[in-house]
Amino acid sequence: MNAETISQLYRKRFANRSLILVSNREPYIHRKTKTGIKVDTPAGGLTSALDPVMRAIKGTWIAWGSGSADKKVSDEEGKVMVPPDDPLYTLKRVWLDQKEVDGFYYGYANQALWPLCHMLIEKARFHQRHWRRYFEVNRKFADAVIPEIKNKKDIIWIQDYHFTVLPYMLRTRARDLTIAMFWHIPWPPWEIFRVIPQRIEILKGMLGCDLIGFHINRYCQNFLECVENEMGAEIDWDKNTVFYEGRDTRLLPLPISIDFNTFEEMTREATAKTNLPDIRKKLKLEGKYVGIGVDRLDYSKGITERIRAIKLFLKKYPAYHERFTFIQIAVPSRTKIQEYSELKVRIEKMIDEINKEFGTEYWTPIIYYSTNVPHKELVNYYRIADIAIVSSIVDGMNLVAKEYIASQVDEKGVLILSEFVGAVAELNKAIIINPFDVEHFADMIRRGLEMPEEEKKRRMQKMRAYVQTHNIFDWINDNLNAVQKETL
Ligand code: GDG
Repeated sequence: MNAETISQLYRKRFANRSLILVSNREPYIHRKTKTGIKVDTPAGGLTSALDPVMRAIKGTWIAWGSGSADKKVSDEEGKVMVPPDDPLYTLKRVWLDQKEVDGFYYGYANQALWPLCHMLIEKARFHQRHWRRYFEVNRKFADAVIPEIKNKKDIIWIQDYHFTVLPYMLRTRARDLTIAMFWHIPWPPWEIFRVIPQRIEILKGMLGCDLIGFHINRYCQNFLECVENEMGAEIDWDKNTVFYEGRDTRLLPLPISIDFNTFEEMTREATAKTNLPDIRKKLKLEGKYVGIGVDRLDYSKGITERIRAIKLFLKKYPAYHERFTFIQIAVPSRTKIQEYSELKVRIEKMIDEINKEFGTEYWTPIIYYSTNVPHKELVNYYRIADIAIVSSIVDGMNLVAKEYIASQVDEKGVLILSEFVGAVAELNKAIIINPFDVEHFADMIRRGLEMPEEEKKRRMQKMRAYVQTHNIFDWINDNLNAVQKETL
């Protein structure tokens, strides 16, 4: 599938039914700067994955208007056409005040649900005031969705853990709406989920959907187990379906992916402009092995575990001194939350220590960037990297792994992948590691660097063929097929 086929298919199958997508993060952020208004694309898997889908299908994307110049460029309804340089679909912004952002986004979504769903109970904070704001903001989004529904068959597609109570709110306003949801992070087992004081409201809210997509079947099963224990609803385990308040909610494993062809093209284009030896030269990487890590700076991504493994690797294998450099791109994220700002300091300290301990006048073992690097540049780093390390301690899917594969146009790179990411089932030709097993992890870095060329190529070709044929357009096609089936 590609953008063109999905666009045609949508028009054919869903004529007159618009797609209304709801997410917290917006795909384009307008920012005031000294030299005028700039547009940023945020670092994050959800927007990276869904922007190509919306470009193909068009429709309306409703999200929090978080940029300092967002209001200036939007009309009185909060609407603006995007992408800014090639307008294809409508972005409708919802305005939140600081109290709402603090309670809804930094509070309940990212200090309660995010850690809990990543099974890190001790990091989760449940404050009633955060929950109240979260609930109110969900209602605000419901108010923003309703006027966009022009046909009762329009498809409302809600994204992620920021909007657990929104589906039920919409359902009570109009019973026949088509409401689908995609859950981008893990769904924990019941023993963990039951810690949430508002668990009944959350499940009830989500059961307002016709369809809920998760990356893998285990998350679907975990959800069903929670519903069974908490709601007393009727469940069909074979069909992954819940029967609640006279309606069905179907769950589906739908592993998300990337726009493979665009990543591949971007890589070829970027390298045509900036030649690779020049990037290597600029970074003092000529003749060196290069490793890459790209993450939103988040404790779930296993960045500290990765740095520990690199340290041990350098200790155990001194032959790699001055011959191996690791580039870590870690874009700051949710920095208003103490846990995140502390993590940033810890990571920087660890990198600094390694660079002091092992570095020389000619060699910096870990090069660290903490700024947003646009995809058009990011692909240069992916391409020159002999190995990429994705070492999350828990991760719904992980798109960086798939992006690295798409950018490996020379089929030379090796992916080192945590066994705790959703993507592991699909990318089984990677070198699989347990980020907590630091010795094995360090040895696998060496194994990646020393893997015979032929084996590297064989593994990379298999993974490239897989991601190419299971790309973001195949994923949206599967979502739409399911929507069509559920809402005939
Ligand atoms: C959630 C789930 C799931 C990174 N640095 C920059 C940048 N990025 C982009 C990457 C990639 C995205 O951010 C990160 O995607 P992930 O999938 O790794 O992670 P989350 O943001 O945690 O996403 C995750 C995903 O949702 C989709 O369902 O896979 O499991 O946690 O696209 O390239 N992008 C830009 N500059 C950077 O510096 N522009």
